[in-house]
Amino acid sequence: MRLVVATHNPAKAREMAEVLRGRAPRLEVVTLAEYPGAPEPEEFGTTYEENAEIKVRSALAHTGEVCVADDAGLEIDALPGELGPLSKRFAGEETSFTEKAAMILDRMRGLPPAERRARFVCCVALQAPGEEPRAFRATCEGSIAQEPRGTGGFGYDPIFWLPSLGCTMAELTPAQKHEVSHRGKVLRELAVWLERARSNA
Ligand code: ITT
Repeated sequence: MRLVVATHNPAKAREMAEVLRGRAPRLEVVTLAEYPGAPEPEEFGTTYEENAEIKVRSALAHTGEVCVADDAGLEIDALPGELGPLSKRFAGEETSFTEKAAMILDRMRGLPPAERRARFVCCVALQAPGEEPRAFRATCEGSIAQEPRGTGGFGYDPIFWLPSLGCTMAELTPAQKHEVSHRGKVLRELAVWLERARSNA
């Protein structure tokens, strides 16, 4: 079966394709790069699920193939409602992630560890032609680091501290990130579901 990873973020596309190829080797995993002109839909939903569904419907309409789209965000307990599904728009889409991270760290300066709790949330929507989308969700708990560290991953990874590992998400190798991340977890769940659906077909 061919599965199109439907994201316009190349770092996210790499992560999604790596996890899916690792877990479901019989799947032919391709990205939107193979479908020139794929539109980038406006993410007007208010939840991760709604946005993932908007993205997967748009990709299926363009490709005609089974597609999977991902909507993710960072939730910070000390900044309620400011990021979450709006994480990309925090401080404006034109603002770099280095600047967004600096603004978050400034706002949280002096807060003790118990008040720095945060989590990444990832929702993926899977849709086959003629079917309705199906959503999966996973989270990765952590906290906001004191300073940015590491160069791996993307987005908010340099300020996302993993207490059990004693490092930020950006200090992990890609394989280590997949092991613990919101995206790794949810895509492994999706791969299991796909395998079951195939064997029941
Ligand atoms: P697509 O919508 O095309 O998939 P995007 O980058 O716009 O790409 P999202 O809307 O899901 O993806 O992104 C929400 C924000 O959360 C965005 O600013 C990301 O950089 C950030 N983000 C998502 N996953 C992340 C991760 O694993 N690590 C760090 N930041 C992440």
